[in-house]
Amino acid sequence: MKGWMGKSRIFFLLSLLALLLAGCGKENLSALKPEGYGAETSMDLIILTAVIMLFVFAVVLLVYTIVLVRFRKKKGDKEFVPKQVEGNKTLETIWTIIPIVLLLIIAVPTVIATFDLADKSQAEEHLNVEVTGNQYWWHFNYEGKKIQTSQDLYIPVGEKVYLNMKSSDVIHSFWVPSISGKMDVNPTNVNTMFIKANEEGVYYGKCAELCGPSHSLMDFKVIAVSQEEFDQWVNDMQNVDPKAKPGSTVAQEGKTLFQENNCMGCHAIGSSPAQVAPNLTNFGDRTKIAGVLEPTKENLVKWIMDPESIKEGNKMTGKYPDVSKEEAGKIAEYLMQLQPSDITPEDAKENNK
Ligand code: HEC
Ligand SMILES: [Cu+2]
Repeated sequence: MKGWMGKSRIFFLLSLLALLLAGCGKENLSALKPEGYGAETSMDLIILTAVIMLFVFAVVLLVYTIVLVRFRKKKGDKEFVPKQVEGNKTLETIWTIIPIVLLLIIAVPTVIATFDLADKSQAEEHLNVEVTGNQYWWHFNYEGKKIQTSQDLYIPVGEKVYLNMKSSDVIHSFWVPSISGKMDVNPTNVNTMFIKANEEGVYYGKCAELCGPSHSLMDFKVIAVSQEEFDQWVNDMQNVDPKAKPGSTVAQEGKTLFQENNCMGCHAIGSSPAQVAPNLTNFGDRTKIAGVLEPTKENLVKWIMDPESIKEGNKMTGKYPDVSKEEAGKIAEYLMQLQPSDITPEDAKENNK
């Protein structure tokens, strides 16, 4: 009875775990649902390796079962030690060669894929984006285009985009599971990789290297839009006038408060190359606030008043005077109307399956 209870408890725990893990698979955040070049290449290798491993497993299990059934001591058999054999050259050769062949079948495509994914020879013909990882946000500088932005990386669909990545502080890792593999983002050197999305969509990105208390909140998005939409986005971003007057009076007051409360000391609006804090040029179009919060005014006020309660150890906390809820509301009003382009994540989402 006790044994049965133990088993059912394990079964219960496993089913609970299965349920929990089932919740982990977010839309567009799975390496097992590849939507881009690197992820597809990885998936092919995963399948190849898994098939070979399953084959080995099946063969071993088969031999094991045969031996177990065929050679076990039967009722009435006498106790005896079987004849001891060793040094069968043919057998030894066979079971040395088979694993070598299997490993070669895995190794050759893996090495080819590794070189293919690391190939930078076409970088100059394609869009290059300088990516900077920071505790706990991402900065994107579109090389030669005078566009600086953060958190949301817009790319043209079906095109290779080369990412030249470095870190401003500790080691991070850039990972958009459904599009591409991971790449370390180091403070000491630039690592380059390319990404290519097969279909328009908003893809979730994660920092994949423990980098501090808010590491798990270092989220970003890759937004793949059509080439025409991308061109328009580039054009709109290039024509932003940081001095433009906001439409409403509340937003205008917000702008003044934004300047008076030291926010401008860190945050740039426009193509200024400053990178100490997220560039807010198109903040009103962000998919998330600070990478993690739904983009509502309420959440933004909460962030401005107490970022520490949302992202522990972030580099904004305590670096500006306290603002009242009313002031934060006005600043939020200002920031949320920073929408320089008609091309937004919605354009990509519409095309999501
Ligand atoms: C010391 C520099 C600094 C100052 C001053 C500062 N911030 Fe920040 N801010 C940051 C950093 C760094 C982040 C990124 C935090 C993170 O995600 O870890 C950030 C994030 C944000 C974000 C989210 C951006 C995004 O792309 O999602 C908003 C909005 C914001 N700050 C508004 C403000 C406002 C308003 C003020 C002034 C009241 C201000 N900040 C003052 C450094 C600063
Ligand atoms: Cu990180």
